[in-house]
Amino acid sequence: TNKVFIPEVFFTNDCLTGEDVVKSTRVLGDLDGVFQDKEAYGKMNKEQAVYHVSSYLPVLENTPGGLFMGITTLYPGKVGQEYFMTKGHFHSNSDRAEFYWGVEGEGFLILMDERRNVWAERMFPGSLHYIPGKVAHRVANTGYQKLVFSACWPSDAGHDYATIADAGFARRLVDVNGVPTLV
Ligand code: S6P
Ligand code: ZN
Repeated sequence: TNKVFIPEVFFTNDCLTGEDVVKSTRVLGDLDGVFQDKEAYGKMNKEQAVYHVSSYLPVLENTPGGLFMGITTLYPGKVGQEYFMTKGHFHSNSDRAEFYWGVEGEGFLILMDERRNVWAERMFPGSLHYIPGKVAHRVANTGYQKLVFSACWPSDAGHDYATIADAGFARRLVDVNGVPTLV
């Protein structure tokens, strides 16, 4: 049996050979415009890794009825007072839902509906988060160690990054006297 190791998961089924695992890294330079404090961002090393994603894509993108799985490792850090976070996105097929679950470390899942209402759920090892359709999602690492979480989403969900790139989230998770606070 093939055993393929991607960060914290062993695939032991013969169907899951790992050949369909796509790995990507986001460095600070890929996150231009994401953080509020431009001055702090400007002084930081743009080669610094913020997160890695290993995605397991057993069917072609856009296939109806399939599922994708991914593991994200988000490093600890801040840009000014704002925690390192993922870009965040809506799904292109906007009603597609997703599960996230915490594997290692601490942070928050930040959610925003189409009316721009924002709320957050604490992530920790074993936490489970259902992200309904039409809800944008991003994750912030509020701890001092890496935050690892997994995701499972429909293979025809797609990613709409443009809406967030244009308008952002209506609230940001920042360190206010050591307390993660949505502002
Ligand atoms: C995919 C899923 C995750 C994210 C990953 C990075 O639908 O939500 O695998 O892709 O956490 O976040 P982002 O917002 O940069 O894609
Ligand atoms: Zn998603």
